[in-house]
Amino acid sequence: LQLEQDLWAALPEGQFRLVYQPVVDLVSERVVGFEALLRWDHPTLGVVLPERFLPVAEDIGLIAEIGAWVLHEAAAAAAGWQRQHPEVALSMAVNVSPSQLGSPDLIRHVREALVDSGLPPASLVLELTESVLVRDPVLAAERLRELRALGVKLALDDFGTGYSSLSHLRQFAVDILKIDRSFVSTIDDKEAMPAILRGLINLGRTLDLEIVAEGIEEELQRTHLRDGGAGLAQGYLFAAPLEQADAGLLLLGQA
Ligand code: G
Ligand code: G
Ligand code: MN
Ligand code: NA
Repeated sequence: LQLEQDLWAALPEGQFRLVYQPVVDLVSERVVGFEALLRWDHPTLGVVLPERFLPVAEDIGLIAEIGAWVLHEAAAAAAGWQRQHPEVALSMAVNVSPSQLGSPDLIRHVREALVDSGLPPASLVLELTESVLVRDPVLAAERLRELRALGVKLALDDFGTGYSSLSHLRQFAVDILKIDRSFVSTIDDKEAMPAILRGLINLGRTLDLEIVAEGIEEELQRTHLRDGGAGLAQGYLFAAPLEQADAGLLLLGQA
């Protein structure tokens, strides 16, 4: 209940911030984008993570407003980095929660974030989980069409962990598969790539989707995923989520 009370003050008091986890090209090893992750600097509790407060925000009807702030903040950061580094095509991924996708405000918030920041639509990635899609498949399909019409890219997050993943791929057109880190962590053998992980990567490639392997922590995982054709990756081996200034420095360092 206290968390609920405090959440109402968080936006007006400027207590939210975004951290940015680099997305790395497994072949060139260069940073080609970021995933924005929300943090709440609570005045007495310290840093509160999204898994704790986003469900509360959903309950009290604050999620659309917080989501709009995240979209604007992330798009502005990406547009700034893109202007400083015109030689690379940077992408910015933002997580979208189920009720956000359900709200008609989402389309307007995305459009406004793009216009206000000047970020090219194709540089913005919206990450959806499969649970978003099963809740109301008809509405979800319509929303996805509207979002694609804006020119943004869509990613299926935590891929492989939801149920009936394969029918979702047929039903909902997305551009990117983010393979859940629980599959990446099954890599434990120098010689062989685990069969299901190899299958997920091949599935994505067959469907002509971009693939992001999540949660890479070890060198062996990096080489297997690179050689298996995963394309892109995120994980502590490369970088944890970074403060905005540190993400900017990382880009400067590879210029
Ligand atoms: O770093 P990490 O603890 O941030 O992320 C935990 C979970 O919270 C992830 O599943 C991530 O998708 C989700 N998450 C992080 N930031 C946001 C956000 O801005 N909006 C939504 N809807 N989910 C987020
Ligand atoms: O559900 P989603 O994929 O949006 O969540 C991203 C979450 O994964 C964030 O909490 C982020 O901090 C975490 N994360 C990012 N890289 C790694 C990693 O290499 N290992 C682990 N265990 N978690 C990671
Ligand atoms: Mn995500
Ligand atoms: Na994920």
